[in-house]
Order: sequence, then C-alpha cells, then structure tokens
Amino acid sequence: MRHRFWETQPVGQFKDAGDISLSEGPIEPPAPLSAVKPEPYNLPALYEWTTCDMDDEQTCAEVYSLLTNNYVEDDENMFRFNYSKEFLQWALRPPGYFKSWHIGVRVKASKKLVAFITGVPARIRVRNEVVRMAEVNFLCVHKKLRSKRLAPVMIKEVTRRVHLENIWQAAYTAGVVLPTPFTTCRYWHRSLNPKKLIDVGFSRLGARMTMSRTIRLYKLPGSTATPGLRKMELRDVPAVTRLLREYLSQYVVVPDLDENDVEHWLLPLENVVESYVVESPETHEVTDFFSFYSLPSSILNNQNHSVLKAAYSYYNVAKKTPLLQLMNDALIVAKQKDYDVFNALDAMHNETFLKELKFGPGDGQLHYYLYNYRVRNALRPSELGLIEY
Ligand code: NHW
Ligand code: MG
Repeated sequence: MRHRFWETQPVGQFKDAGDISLSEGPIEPPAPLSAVKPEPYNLPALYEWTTCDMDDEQTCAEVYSLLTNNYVEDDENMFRFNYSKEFLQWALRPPGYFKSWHIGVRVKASKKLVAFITGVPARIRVRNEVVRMAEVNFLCVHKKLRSKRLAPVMIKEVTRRVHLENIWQAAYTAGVVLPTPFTTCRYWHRSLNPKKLIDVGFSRLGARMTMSRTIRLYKLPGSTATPGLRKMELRDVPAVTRLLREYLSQYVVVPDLDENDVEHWLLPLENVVESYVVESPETHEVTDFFSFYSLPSSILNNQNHSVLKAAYSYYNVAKKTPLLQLMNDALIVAKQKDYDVFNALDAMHNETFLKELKFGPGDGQLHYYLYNYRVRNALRPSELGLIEY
C-alpha cells in the first residue's frame, strides 16, 4: 500500500524492514532552530489555525464536542470514544506542557472548530537512551471534512511547533497500520457488567451459555483481598515513583518519569485516573500499586443505554502482592465504581494475568510508532512499558 504522505516523513519505511545496515536511533539529525519554518503551514482558504487554550472552559467544551462527535469509533461503528473534559485537561496539561501544541482548525466564517491535534512533552527511554519527545494524540478531522488531505497538514504543523521547542522525536499510537509500528498490542476485555455489555452488542453470549451463567462467571467478591490496599495520596508520590522506575527498568520502551510526572499522571483524579497503593500493615512501606484511567464510549444507536463505562489498565507494580491478586483487586474496585468493562493491553507482564482473570481478546489492535527514531527490531508487546490513552 502506498502512503503518499508517510513516505516523505522520517519514519521507518516498509521497504527498509529487515535492513540490518540501518542503526537504531534518530533518522535525521536535529536542524538549527533558524531552519525551522517560522510561519504555520497553509490551510485550504476557508480554514484558519487556532491554538486551543484548555484552561478556557468554552474552548475545552468545543474540543470535547468535536471529539465526542468525530473521534475514534470501532470497526462496526457501534461505539465512539467519549473522553471527558476533565480527562482532556489532565491529558493535555502535564508538567512542562506547551499551549502552542494544542492545535485546532476553525472555519474562518463561522469560527466552528473542525479539526484538532495535540502534543505533550515526554521523556521516553528506548533501551539505554532517554529521548525528549512529543506524545502526539487526539488527531481528529470532522466527519464532513474527511479524505481531503487535511491530516497531513495537521501533522506537519504539530511537527513544526514541536521543532520550535528543539524537540525532534515523537511517540504516537493508532489503530491503523502506518509505516512502521515498532510494536503492536492487542486489547483484552474483562466483563464487569456482562448483561449490559451483551445488551449493547459489546460482547456476545458464549456458546452454550445462558445469561445467568454468564453473570455468575464474571461475578467478583464484594471486597478487595489485599490488606493495606488504599487510594494513593500525595505523600505516596516518592514511593510510587521509586517502585515504578524500578519496575519499568526491565522494559525496552518506557516513559522516564520523575516525581512531578507521577504526581500528575497517577495521583487520583475523580473520573479520570484511579490509583491504589498497598501499604504494608506492619512496616507501612508502599509495596505495590495499580492504576486505571476512565475512558467511556458513547453507545451509538441503542434504545436503553447511551454510555459504556470503561476502565483501562494503566501502570501496575506488584512487588510483594502477587500480580494476579493485585489485578483482581483492581477489577473489584472498578466494579464497585460501576465500570462496565475493564480493558488491558497485552503489554508489560499483563499476559500473566489476562486469561486467568477472565479477560477475553478483543478485535482491536494498537500499533505503536516513533517519529524520527528507528527501532531496529520490532518489540514483543511484553517488552513495551509505555501506556498511552
Ligand atoms: S489515533 C486516532 C486518530 N483519529 C481518529 O481515528 C479519529 C477519527 N478519524 C479522523 O478524524 C491517535 C480522520 O480519519 C483522521 C485522518 C484525522 C485520522 N495517524 O486528511 P486525510 C492519534 O491521534 C494518514 C497518522 O485525507 P482523513 C495519533 C493516512 O495514512 N496518520 O485523511 C496521531 C494518509 O496518509 P498516507 C494518519 O481520514 C498521530 C493521510 O493521513 C492517521 O480525513 C499523528 C490521509 O489524510 C493516524 N491515525 O483524516 C502522527 N489516520 O501517507 C504524529 C490517517 O497514508 C507524528 N492518517 O497517504 C509525529 C508528529 C510530531 C513530530 C515531532 C518531531
Ligand atoms: Mg481531510
């Protein structure tokens, strides 16, 4: 398949797969800042660029509504991601974020917001190298403006603004295959509310299963099993950072997180991110933690239900508590908070609990990409320690 745009970009090209003469690392060297184009790329005449101030309630509401109506759907168009405004503000304002990387396109005449793309800064470690990157996400073009080659202009514009901050690499994920994924993960789903999931067409009743047997199969204990399990608090940030850094050190591609990052990404935020630590009842040491983020989907075309509440496994570290027990407690907490389904990728050591805890494989794949950085051999999902949303 030809990729008229991607063939022109510094990314791994399909034709180079398996070429052992190409070394790992940047594909192009950084340019002097004076060589970065100072003015924005041209848009078709009816449209104009806008920088979206996510602190501003009205702008945030416009972004929310663009994404709620036009962002990612499943293959059968039954569900569409419904990131909340609070989630978007959390995702787009991490430590050191640049407002200029929150890019919109408006119709000049009406000022209606019709397209969006974002970057946030991150330090990503690839094997032994820690690289400053942009994490690019929320690329969205209004349904009525699709297939007009607007996406390549948006990608070039975010690239230009990232270059202006002297950053030359990026990380992103997508459900579509582009040149060239450095790893591909699969989503697994654990039913928490099987009746609703079946009613809305998210899952099907298994062969020779009745609804009541299915409900019994997925039933969870009313309370968690691990002594000392509690919600993460601000005072846990140093211990969680230490646990997480040590745990992630075994993987090939991971975020390089300091205490500021952990405070932002993991401290509980109602309906956005939930984190629980295990504090040893004897030593009061934090020995383990789990976390998940909240990403509901709109249910399209169903009489009885309009929102699917989904929890997504984020970062989990089981140092003392068995991972299986820790993750079963995560399921119990999610069920108590009324989530319908708990999703997890087969990244990190997740394979070791997925089947056992009754997750089933989904049909969704998530491909991981780096911009201007070649990874020599594609990774197995179990070598990946980077979770995006
Ligand atoms: S993935 C979610 C992407 N969004 C959606 O799926 C929402 C629903 N779809 C849409 O809004 C997470 C449109 O279909 C979009 C494409 C806007 C997706 N990534 O305008 P045209 C992210 O946000 C290529 C990258 O005609 P369209 C990650 C496509 O292959 N490229 O299409 C974002 C083709 O190029 P090719 C994608 O349907 C990462 C060209 O776009 C893509 O009207 C971005 C067609 O453009 C995707 N998901 O709009 C890259 N989908 O070469 C960041 C399509 O094949 C790179 N395309 O001809 C790093 C930048 C920073 C570097 C800093 C150093
Ligand atoms: Mg287009």
